Amino acid sequence: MEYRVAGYRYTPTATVSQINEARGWLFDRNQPKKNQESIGGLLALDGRMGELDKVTKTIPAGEHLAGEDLWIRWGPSGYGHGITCVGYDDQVGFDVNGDGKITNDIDSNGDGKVTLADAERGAFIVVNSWGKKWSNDGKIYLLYSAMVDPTWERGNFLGRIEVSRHLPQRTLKLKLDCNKRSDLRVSIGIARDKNATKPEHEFEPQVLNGWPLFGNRRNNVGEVPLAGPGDDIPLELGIDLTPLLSKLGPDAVVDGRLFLSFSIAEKSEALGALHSCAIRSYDAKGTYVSESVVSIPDPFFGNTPLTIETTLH
Ligand SMILES: [Ca+2]
Ligand SMILES: [Ca+2]
Repeated sequence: MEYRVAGYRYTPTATVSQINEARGWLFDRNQPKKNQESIGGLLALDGRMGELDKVTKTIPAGEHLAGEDLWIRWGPSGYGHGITCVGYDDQVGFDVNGDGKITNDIDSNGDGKVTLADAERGAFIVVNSWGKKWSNDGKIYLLYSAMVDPTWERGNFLGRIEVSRHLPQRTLKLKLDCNKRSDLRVSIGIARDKNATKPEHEFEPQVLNGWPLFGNRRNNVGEVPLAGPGDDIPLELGIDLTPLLSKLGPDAVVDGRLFLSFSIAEKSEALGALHSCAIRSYDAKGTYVSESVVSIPDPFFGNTPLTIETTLH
């Protein structure tokens, strides 16, 4: 739990300088570090994958990476599909306009101006999730100029997440199942006083509450078991309690009362069970120190919720 998503953004890649920014992100996330190995980032692409045979070219003999496949633009039909940009190669090229040369500095598409759309050399390295047999070892090259393909504007943006380091102090370890994860409802509450009868602050982890962020809860996570379609094994998962505890003030982390509630949505007939529950503690450097097992009176929940109260110590 030391690393978490701090933000997500889409950026257009319509100009040479925007391509350069994306190259820098892939290389070292535009954060060069002297005398240290650079750690590059990844970029997400929304590609159109229909009739790809019309836009997939094989790099000819005599050229850099001859025999590899590359896309010169997006597929002319089909729907969006998530693929990942893992790197780039500025030497990869293809004579898109068939004038016998591979160029970046002339008006190769004949629209009267020289822009990124004219670039015949320089490509992103893209990987797909369709297995190693797809293309060459699951990867393909995508000309930078495809990023301005006007026939598939969703493919003109690159998405990225930014990750920040975070040191948890307390976490909750759960082993949980539910036969309809869209209807699962879990809330976690805390109070400063270890004899409190109700929480002062509560938190409903989105992933255990139908993931309401993007609208209809059922559509977001599916009416399937917690572990996925046809998979009724319990999931072991961790929830960072540190942000919730910090609401009680800086000194409150050592004491207090924890309230857990496992239930289902109204009118649902879903069933679930909590197989194990523990509170884990970490020191100021984020190193694991100890685990305190929380006893579960009756593991099952459904129309009758399962509630647990315990002291934090
Ligand atoms: Ca050419
Ligand atoms: Ca042009």
